[in-house]
Amino acid sequence: MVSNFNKMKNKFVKTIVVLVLGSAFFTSCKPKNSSDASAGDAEKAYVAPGKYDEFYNFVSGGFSGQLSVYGLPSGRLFRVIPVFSVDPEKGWGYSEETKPMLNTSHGFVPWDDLHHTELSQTNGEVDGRWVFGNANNTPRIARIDLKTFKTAEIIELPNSGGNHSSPFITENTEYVVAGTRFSVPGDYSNGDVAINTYKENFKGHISFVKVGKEGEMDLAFQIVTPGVNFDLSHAGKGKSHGWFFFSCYNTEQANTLLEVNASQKDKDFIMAVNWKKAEEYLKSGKAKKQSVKYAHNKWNEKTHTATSEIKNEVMVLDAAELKDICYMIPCPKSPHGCDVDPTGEYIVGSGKLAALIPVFSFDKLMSAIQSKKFDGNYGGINVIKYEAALHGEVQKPGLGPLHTEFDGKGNAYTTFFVSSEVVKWDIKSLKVLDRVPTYYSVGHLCIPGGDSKKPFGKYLVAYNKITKDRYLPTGPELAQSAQIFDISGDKMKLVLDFPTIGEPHYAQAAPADLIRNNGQIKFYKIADNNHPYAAKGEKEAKVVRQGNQVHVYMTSIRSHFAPDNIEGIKLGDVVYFHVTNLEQDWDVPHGFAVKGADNGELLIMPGETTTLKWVPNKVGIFPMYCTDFCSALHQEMQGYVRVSPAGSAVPLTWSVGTNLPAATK
Ligand code: RUQ
Ligand code: CUA
Repeated sequence: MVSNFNKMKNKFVKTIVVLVLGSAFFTSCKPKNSSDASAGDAEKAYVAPGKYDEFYNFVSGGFSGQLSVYGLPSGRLFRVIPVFSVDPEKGWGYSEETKPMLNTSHGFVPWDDLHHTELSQTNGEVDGRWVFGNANNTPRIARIDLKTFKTAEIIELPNSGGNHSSPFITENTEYVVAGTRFSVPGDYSNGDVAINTYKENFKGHISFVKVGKEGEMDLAFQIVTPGVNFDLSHAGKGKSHGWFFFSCYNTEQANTLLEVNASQKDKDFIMAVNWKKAEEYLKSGKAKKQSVKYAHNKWNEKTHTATSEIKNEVMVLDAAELKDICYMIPCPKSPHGCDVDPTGEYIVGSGKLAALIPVFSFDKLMSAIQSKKFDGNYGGINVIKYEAALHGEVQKPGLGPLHTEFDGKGNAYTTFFVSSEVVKWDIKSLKVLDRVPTYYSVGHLCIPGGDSKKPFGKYLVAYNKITKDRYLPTGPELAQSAQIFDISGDKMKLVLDFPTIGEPHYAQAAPADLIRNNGQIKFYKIADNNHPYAAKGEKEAKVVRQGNQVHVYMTSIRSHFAPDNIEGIKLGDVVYFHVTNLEQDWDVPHGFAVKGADNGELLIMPGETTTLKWVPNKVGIFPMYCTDFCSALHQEMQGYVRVSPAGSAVPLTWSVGTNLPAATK
C-alpha cells in the first residue's frame, strides 16, 4: 500500500514539475534588461539603394508551406517561393502545369508545414545549387532549384507520419534524409489497430533519399526502428562522414498526453546511424522489399510542366536485426536539436527540458562501439553508455536549449527558448563565453554555412516565435520575427529585427556570389519550349474545339494577346487558355486572368507556356487581361471572350487586330 502510494505521489510530483516547465515553455520569460540591450546597431544592416546584400538567406515559412528569400544583412525580402503551398500570385498550384507538383498518395494536398531548409553541399561546403525543404504534415521533401528559384521536385515518404527531422544532407549531397516524427504502423502492415497498441504496432522509419547529379531524388532505402518521435538530425562530416545523427523523444512510447507522458525519462536518445554500413546491407540483399504507395513529382524545364508518378515499393532495413547500423546515445530530457560541429568530432544534443547541454565525441563513440560499452538495448538497438560517448556538458547554459550552429572558429551558439537568449560557448572547453537576449523565445538560428564544414561566421540570425511589443500591432496575430546579430567580435551585437512570413523555423544562408553566379536562368529560349500547347509565334495562335473542351493557343507580347477576341464558347465547355509568353528578355513576365475564373492568375515567364482552366458558368462577355504591369500600354493588354448558351449556333472564331466576320453577330 505504502509503496504504491509513494509511487503515485512520485508520479504526481513529476507531473507537476513537467506541467510547470511546460507552461514556462508556452509563456516563456522576457529577458532582463530588455529595454537597454534591444536597440541594435542598425547601420551594420544598411545596404545602400542599388547595392547588393552579402548573403542570400533561405527561411522556412512554417505553416505557410512556403520558403522565403531574404538578403543579409539588410533583411530585405526578395522572393516567396511556393513549395508545399498554392500561390495565386504566381499561379503555383492553380495552373494545370503546376498541379501535379502537389500530388500525393492522398491526392492533391495544397498545403504543408515547412520547417527546415538545407542548402546542397560539395565537400561539406554550401555550393549554391539547390535548397531542400521538408513537409512536416503529409511527409514530403522538396528540392528548389536555385537557377530558377522554383520548386523542381517533391518526393513523398511512405511509412511516415510527420517528417520533422528533415531535409538534412550528407556532405556531398549523396543523401537527403527524413525521419518520422509521429511513429505509425508501416504502410505495408495493417494500420487498423487500436491506438493503445503503440508499443507493439507503431514503428519509426527513417528514409535515405539519394540525390543524383542533376538533383533528382530517389528513395534509396528506409530503416525501421522502434516507435519513437524523431525530431531533428544532422549528418556527420569529415571524420564522421558516413554517419547520421537523429535526436528522438517519446522513448516512453506514449500515445496520449505526451507533454506529461513523454517527459518521464531522464534521458531519451540521439540515434547514430552508420549509413555506409546500411548501404552495404542494401547491396548484399539484407533489405526487405515492402509494398507502399508514394508520389514522386518532377518539374520539366523543357515542357514547363510537372508530372507525378505513384511508386509502389521501398527497401527496408531492420535496425533491430542488423546490429551495427544504429546505436542509441542517451541524451538528457527530450532532445530537440542535434548538431554536428564543422570538424565532425562534436555532436551537440539539446534537451528541451534539460538544464545542461551534452556534447558527444565521435572518436569516443567509435571506441565505445568497438569495446562494446553498452548499457542494454532499446527495442533491439544497442544503447551506448552515456559517459562512454560524452565529451562533456555545458553547465548552466540557459533554459530550454533548442538549436546550435557554429562559426568555424571553435565556437558554438545555442538558442534557448525558455530563457529567450543566444549563448556562445567554446566547443572544446565547454565554457560559456557570451549571451544575448532575443525578443522573444527564439527557436532556430542560422549562421551562413553554420551547419557545414565551412561556416562564414559574420552574422547570426535568430528566429523568434513571439514578438509581442517589437512591431506595430496587427490585431490578434503578430508578426513572426528574425534578428540579426554581428558575431565577428568576441561579443554578439544585435544589428536588426525584421519580420518573416509564416513561422520561421530553420534557415540557411550562402554567400550571394555563389548563387548569383550559379548560371541563373533569366528567360527560357522559345525555341526550346516543348510544351505540347505552345504557340511559338502569333501565327500559331488558334482555338481548337475537342468535344466540350476548348483549347486556346494564345500568345502574349508587349502589349497584346493573340487571339484577343474569341466567340463560340458555350455553357458546358471547359476552356484551357495555354498562354505562351513570346518575350525573350529578362524580367518581362506577362500575367493572364479572366473574369469569374475560380482559379488563380497565370504569371508566365518569357519563353514559357502556362495553362489556366476555366469553366464559364454564365452567358455573356468576359474580359480577360494581363495582370503584370509590363509596358506603358499594359492597361491596353486585354481582350474579350463571348460565352453563349449551350447548343447555341455561334461558330467558334477568334481574331486579333480585325473584327470577326459578320456571321457571328
Ligand atoms: S523546429 S524551433 Cu520544427 Cu526545427 Cu526547432
Ligand atoms: Cu503584359 Cu501587362
